[in-house]
Amino acid sequence: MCTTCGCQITSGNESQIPVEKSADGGATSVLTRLMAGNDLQADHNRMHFDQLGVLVINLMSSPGSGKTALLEATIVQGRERFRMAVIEGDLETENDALRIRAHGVQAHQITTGSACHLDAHLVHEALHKIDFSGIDVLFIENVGNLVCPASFDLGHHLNVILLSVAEGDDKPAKYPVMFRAADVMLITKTDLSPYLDEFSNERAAQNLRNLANQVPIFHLSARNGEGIDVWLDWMEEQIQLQKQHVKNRPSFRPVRQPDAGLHATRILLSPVHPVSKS
Ligand SMILES: Nc1nc2c(ncn2[C@@H]2O[C@H](COP(=O)(O)OP(=O)(O)OP(=O)(O)O)[C@@H](O)[C@H]2O)c(=O)[nH]1
Ligand SMILES: [Zn+2]
Ligand SMILES: [Zn+2]
Ligand SMILES: [Zn+2]
Repeated sequence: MCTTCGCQITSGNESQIPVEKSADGGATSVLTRLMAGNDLQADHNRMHFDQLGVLVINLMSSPGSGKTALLEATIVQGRERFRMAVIEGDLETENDALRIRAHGVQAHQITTGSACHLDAHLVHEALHKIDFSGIDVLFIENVGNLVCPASFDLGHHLNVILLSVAEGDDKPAKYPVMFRAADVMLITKTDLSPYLDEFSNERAAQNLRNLANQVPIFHLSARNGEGIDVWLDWMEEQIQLQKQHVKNRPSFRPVRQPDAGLHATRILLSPVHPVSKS
């Protein structure tokens, strides 16, 4: 995580930064306090989502790997199966929210200015602007960035990480914090595979497995629709699992890993991770 560049500070949490220096006078303890404040806000967000019975998915990837295109394909092909709303995160522009709204789906755009990730405070402001009646799933499209978004709990339930075939199959090895946090990895833009023969599905999978992450890997193209049905089946299953789960107990905070990445909550819930019974 970029603990020195100050990117943990967003317009959502800057009011928490003390004017006076912290006890040890150092930046580290200020940042530690910011992360603790973020975790508390994330718990509050998750309480809202659990009360609403809404599954919340954090979509993360590098810029341009197809997050918004995936959401558009999900709306077009999945609108009979579940109802969704979207929070979009970008440094600037309302473009992605406009693309989603063009399909008749609620979308709230967060513009972070200079911050290269979303945080729980920004998501809290956004969630109170959304009408959740009848909504099954909220997608949060994080800022395109393979580094620090993985360290911020937003109050979500699952992390979905996209890797487009144009980016190279080595990305899980180069950005382990992000890919270790994945609850599912989507290899996107498969319609381009014939032109990008240096991308190996096997190597991409092995690079993920080398991080001790055994989650499902789906291959899909938002352009020609290939594989979207498998993704929609998985989504529908996760929505049902979450609805059953919150009847019994609230969702858990993601586990913080030694490298400061978060392992998303579903490790406690899904049949693909039989770690503990719910
Ligand atoms: N060929 C092909 N192009 C795609 C596919 N999905 C997205 N694209 C293109 O890739 C570019 C980026 O797609 P976006 O959906 O905007 O990507 P994003 O991850 O939302 O980008 P940021 O929000 O900027 O991080 C656009 O020109 C899309 O048309 C796909 O499945 N196949
Ligand atoms: Zn986008
Ligand atoms: Zn950042
Ligand atoms: Zn609230």
